Amino acid sequence: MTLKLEIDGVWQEGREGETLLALLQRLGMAPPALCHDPRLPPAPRCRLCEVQVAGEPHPQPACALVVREGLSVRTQSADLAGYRHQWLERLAGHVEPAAMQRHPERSLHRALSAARVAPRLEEGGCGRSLDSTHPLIQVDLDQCIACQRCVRVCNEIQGQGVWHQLGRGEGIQLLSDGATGLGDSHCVSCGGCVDACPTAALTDTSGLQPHTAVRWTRTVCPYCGVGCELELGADAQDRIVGVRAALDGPVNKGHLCVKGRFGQGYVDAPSRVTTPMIRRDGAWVPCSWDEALAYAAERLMALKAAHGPQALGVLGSARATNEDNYLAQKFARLVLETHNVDCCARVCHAPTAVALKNLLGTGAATNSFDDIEHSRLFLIVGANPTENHPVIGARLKQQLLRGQAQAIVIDPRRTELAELATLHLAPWPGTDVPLFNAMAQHILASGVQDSAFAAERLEGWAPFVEAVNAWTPERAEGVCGVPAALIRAAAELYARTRPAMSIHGLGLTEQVQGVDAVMGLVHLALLCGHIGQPGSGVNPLRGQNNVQGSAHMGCEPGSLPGGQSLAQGRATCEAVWGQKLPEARGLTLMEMMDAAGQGRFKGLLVVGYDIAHSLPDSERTWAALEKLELVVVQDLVLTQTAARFGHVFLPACSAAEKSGSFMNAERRVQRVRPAVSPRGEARPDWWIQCALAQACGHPQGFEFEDAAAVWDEVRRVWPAGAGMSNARLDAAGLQWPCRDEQDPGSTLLHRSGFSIGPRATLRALEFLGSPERPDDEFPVLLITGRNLYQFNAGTMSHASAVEALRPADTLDLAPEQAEALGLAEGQAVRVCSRHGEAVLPLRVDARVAPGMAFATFHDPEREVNRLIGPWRDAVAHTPAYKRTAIRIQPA
Ligand SMILES: Nc1nc2c(c(=O)[nH]1)N[C@H]1C(S)=C(S)[C@@H](COP(=O)(O)OP(=O)(O)OC[C@H]3O[C@@H](n4cnc5c(=O)[nH]c(N)nc54)[C@H](O)[C@@H]3O)O[C@H]1N2
Ligand SMILES: Nc1nc2c(c(=O)[nH]1)N[C@H]1C(S)=C(S)[C@@H](COP(=O)(O)OP(=O)(O)OC[C@H]3O[C@@H](n4cnc5c(=O)[nH]c(N)nc54)[C@H](O)[C@@H]3O)O[C@H]1N2
Ligand code: SF4
Ligand code: SF4
Ligand SMILES: [Mo]
Repeated sequence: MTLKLEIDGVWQEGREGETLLALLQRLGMAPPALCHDPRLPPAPRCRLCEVQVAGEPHPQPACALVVREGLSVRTQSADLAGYRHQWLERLAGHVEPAAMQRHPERSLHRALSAARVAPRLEEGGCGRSLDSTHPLIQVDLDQCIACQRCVRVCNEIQGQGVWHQLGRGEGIQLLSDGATGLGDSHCVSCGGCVDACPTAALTDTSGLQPHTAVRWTRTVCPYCGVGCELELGADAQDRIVGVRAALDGPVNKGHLCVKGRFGQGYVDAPSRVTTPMIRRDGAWVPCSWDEALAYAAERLMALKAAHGPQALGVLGSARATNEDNYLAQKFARLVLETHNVDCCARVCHAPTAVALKNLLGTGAATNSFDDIEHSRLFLIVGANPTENHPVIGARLKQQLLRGQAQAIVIDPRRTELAELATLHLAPWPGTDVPLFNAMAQHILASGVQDSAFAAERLEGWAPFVEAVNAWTPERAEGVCGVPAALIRAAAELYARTRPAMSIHGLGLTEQVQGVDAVMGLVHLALLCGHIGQPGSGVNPLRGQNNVQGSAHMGCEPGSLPGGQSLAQGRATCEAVWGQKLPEARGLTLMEMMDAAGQGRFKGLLVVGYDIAHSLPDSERTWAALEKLELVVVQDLVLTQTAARFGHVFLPACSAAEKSGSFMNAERRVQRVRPAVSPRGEARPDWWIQCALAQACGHPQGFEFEDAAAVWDEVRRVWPAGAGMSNARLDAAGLQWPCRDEQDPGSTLLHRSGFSIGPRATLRALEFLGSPERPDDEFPVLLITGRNLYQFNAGTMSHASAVEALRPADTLDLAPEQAEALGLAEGQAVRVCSRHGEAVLPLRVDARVAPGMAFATFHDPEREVNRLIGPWRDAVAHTPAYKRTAIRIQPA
């Protein structure tokens, strides 16, 4: 709805509900506004944006004035100009001339320049409050004008509460909550406060120089599956010099986490390799694209001729675009003629996809991130969102801090959200199946299920009831270590609160019984009717930026693009691709490794995935990779896989250098756009797959002009994605299913009935204990996972400014356990399992329970995966990274 109002004597059109400041900004005639933050409700302090409103005795701040029909305002007058000038003169006392030159883009600095008011703070201020304790953020409180934007952003968006304010009026002072400064405060380095600061009080020392940007490009963060939209600024030399959050990003709404904000330096890091290379006599030799492609193609075709298609395989990249992955699987199926194609979803959320597909019909999140603000209860299981999906973590945290929702956290560790939760259940790792059975048992026994939903939409009762009845909370307590009363309380709270959504992660899936554990969680949602409504559902937090997409584009042996089974999608794919698909069943990544170890598997094309580093049971992985006759690696850097086992290296463009799309955890396809040109000889993965297919003598089906043409073909083979045209995606992301161009997309699945049919069938789940049993020799259970500052194999986060914040993997132990072992913080400890050993610095962490330990796996030098055994989920083949019996001793 639009409405008419008079501004400085001219009629203008405003939008219902917008503030006058927003309208003036749109019209390019806004007065300076220093305290206003578009992400937060107005709280006028600086009053620089005041205007005169007809009929009002005093000037009104435009940031807090909502436009209305017939409003008449003056933004310019002698009085207003004089008032603003005086204010700016006063504020100029807080601005250092050199800082104004270094940060001309800050809103106070722009206002001073526009008003020709000279900055007056003496060089170096009075030296009172310069705080350089944080590696990436400098604090100079002499330049603070007490606008409070940092305080509010940190409290109301991030939820960290780092900034405190002392005094009042002119004497106001800000302090971070650190003992010595921001560096040891509760800051999680999201950069939100720096972004909001209108002066040079908070500045970015990571090397970004946003004012030198000559163009800004909107794209998607290349790290995690949250899918934050951001703008990358590039300077005249084509370097990335600025990062800012997209204010209307559908998930992040103007926010970013530390990796999105400070982690883009990997694009031009020294580790980047941008020339094709062939290994000759043990050494990497740079070569032309033609040579590298011809060599790789000749070797692949020779292996195919000698050993047959089943001896070859392809790994797609959960970091590359949908278009890249679509062509990676097409290369496997049409050129190599095998379904041996997989991706990193295998080691991650494959159990989630299988469980959701089997029970409900669609292997993806049922709801959307915007449901967070509609939900009254979050059941958070085996996920640590404030570190691993931080922008979602912040949204969850805000709801808890505001008392809008409660949480139940099920995690062996006392995570940040567990601290804020109403209930925290800390099971032994790998025991969620009996825990969920016991919760289901209690829900039915106490009659708190949603009987109407159950009667209408569920079947398979008899075997299910029998199986759960075998698990009283008391029996589960014996296995899980969670008190029976707590199990009962959690079951009742989840059943009784609506809407309630579950959010889960790898704590459930990376187990010997990952599929069953996710099914157990889905059962709880079904029993309580928490499916098909806003604010409810089962919502896996997917891992990498495009892991949802790479699997969904068909980088899985058993599925074709669109997550269609081979049976479902075969006819369409064969028609569009003009070629018969192979008949033989494809191998999963883990089966490919087994076959390689046995000498049955000979050649692997690895697109953006560092398996040598990240697969479990490293010694066995390395032995298998060693046996391969050909390893072609397509990546940004010489990964461990390439450096140790590669024969050909094909340099790929990073997300910042190419077009295409990513798919986030809520089924949203979002446009990726190039912010800078390809580095060196690097090429987009889709281009490399086409060139390699041609070099293999198979140009048919690999002749594409650009990524958009690839996407158009994806839509032809994927009926539920057909409505997501390039033009629509360019305007805004869309969530599938989206069947035609009129379809607005789907924020919510299984509203009435399920994609599998009108009724879901409950399953009886038997508990299968892990072979990783603690004993006298290996008494502690190790959980591996990640931390906020580093990302997976570290090729990107270690190669950016984020590295400075937390460099190494650590072994985290409870204080009492460290003390009992006589170990001190920082000390090097030797960790031994039944499979291997690793040396790590000790970190004392009260979040870890005695009897357990936690380690991250980011550092290639630590090789934490040597510790992990060969165990995996029987159906999804996902490795059991989350439970390993270990012994700890001083190194
Ligand atoms: N900063 C950062 N963010 C990331 C990544 C990163 O490397 N760094 N990686 C991305 C990727 S690839 C992924 S897949 C996601 C993973 O994101 P998450 O799923 O959040 O990852 P993890 O830290 O591996 O494990 C989550 C939690 O499971 C708990 N857990 C362990 N065992 C059990 C168990 O038996 N039962 C239960 N209930 N809980 C258990 C652990 O204590 C841990 O807190 O993060 C993504 N985001
Ligand atoms: N012990 C232990 N091990 C684990 C886990 C655990 O919890 N514990 N978690 C597992 C999980 S969930 C995951 S997802 C894996 C992750 O393990 P990896 O997939 O090995 O880790 P990433 O760092 O995501 O690496 C992906 C690669 O993609 C490259 N890359 C980035 N963008 C592009 C691009 O556009 N094109 C190409 N061609 N390459 C690109 C990067 O340089 C990097 O080498 O680790 C698993 N390993
Ligand atoms: S960087 Fe983020 S967490 Fe740190 S003080 Fe600023 S707003 Fe708070
Ligand atoms: S939450 Fe994920 S997508 Fe968003 S900025 Fe952080 S790493 Fe990037
Ligand atoms: Mo992952």
